[in-house]
Amino acid sequence: MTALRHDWTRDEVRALLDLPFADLLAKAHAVHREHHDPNAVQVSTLLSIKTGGCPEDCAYCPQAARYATGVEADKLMSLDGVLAKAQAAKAAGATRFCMGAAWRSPKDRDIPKVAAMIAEVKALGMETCATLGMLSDTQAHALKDAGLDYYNHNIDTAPEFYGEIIHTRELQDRLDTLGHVRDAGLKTCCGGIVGMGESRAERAGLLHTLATLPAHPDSVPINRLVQVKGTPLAGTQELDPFEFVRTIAVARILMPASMVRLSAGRAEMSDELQALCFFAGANSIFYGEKLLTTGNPDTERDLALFDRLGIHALQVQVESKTVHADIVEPCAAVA
Ligand code: SAM
Ligand code: DTB
Ligand code: SF4
Repeated sequence: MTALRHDWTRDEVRALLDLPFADLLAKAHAVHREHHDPNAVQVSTLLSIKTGGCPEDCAYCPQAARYATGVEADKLMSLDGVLAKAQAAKAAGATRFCMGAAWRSPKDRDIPKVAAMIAEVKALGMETCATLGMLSDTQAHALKDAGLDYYNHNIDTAPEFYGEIIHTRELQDRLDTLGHVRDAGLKTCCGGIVGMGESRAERAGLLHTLATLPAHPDSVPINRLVQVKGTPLAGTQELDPFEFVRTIAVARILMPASMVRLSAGRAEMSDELQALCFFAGANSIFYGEKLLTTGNPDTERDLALFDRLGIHALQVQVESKTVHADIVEPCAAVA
């Protein structure tokens, strides 16, 4: 079993990204097989529990109040509304439910409301995940006590490119929150976005930062920028799809035991590109017609793709209950 390393150098990461494509994929797939079932993919469904009106200026984000993207600012959803969405996600085969809020950080008065959502979703027998912005140590503990399993907080891009993308908070703020999340005993979900106009060297910087955190994130979402009209990044030159696959492959090699999530951007990807990403080591996806505010492949398309590739959805144990997520069997999409 390849040992986990936390001492990767930036040059080593760059050398992996520079490998001939076939060599890189062979290496990544070998690591993947050593640590994971290559035919199992974990499926999570996202819900935006508080949409739009965010004070931050992340240049990619349709929910930043300062950009005219057509996303209306909404209040925090009701507990019943969230539960209905979680039940539907479970019925469709998702095993984890991830609740996202367009906050810089939650107010202390928001925490009991989100904690109630977490507790009720957990009681359905689903894993829970939240992404609410920066957290204090106390807030992280309160969410853990409510039954939260994962907290998503992305570093988004390389340290040297960060200032091109976000001006309203520092990378160190993100790292501090990740520390609070780890200290509270939550599992970490931390990754980034590619296709924002960064160079290969800067993609190496993103991957190097992730792989040298005090602990590898349990889950590493690799997002391909979803270009939204009205955001500063709309109109950015599209990333070569093979560069995207390279990013997934290197994430797999650097963080062998982590789940690597093929995240935003799938709606614009061909089935063939997604299959390459799974081969390169991606083993989780967001499942359901919507990400937070933008589109995702519909469930029929994903079920058909899983069926064609012989992939099955990963099952999870939630407090001694097995959640059956075998969403491949009922698929009649392929005769
Ligand atoms: N406001 C919280 C935060 O920023 O941590 C939580 C929600 S935020 C929308 C979660 C993540 O979604 C961001 O860190 C970013 O990586 C990703 N994201 C947002 N807009 C995106 C886009 N247009 N394309 C790809 N990923 C995006
Ligand atoms: C992550 O890394 N990607 C997801 C999830 N974590 C929260 C969000 C993607 C958002 C894409 C743009 C939108 O739908 O608003
Ligand atoms: Fe706000 Fe998060 Fe969007 Fe940044 S990514 S503008 S913090 S919702």
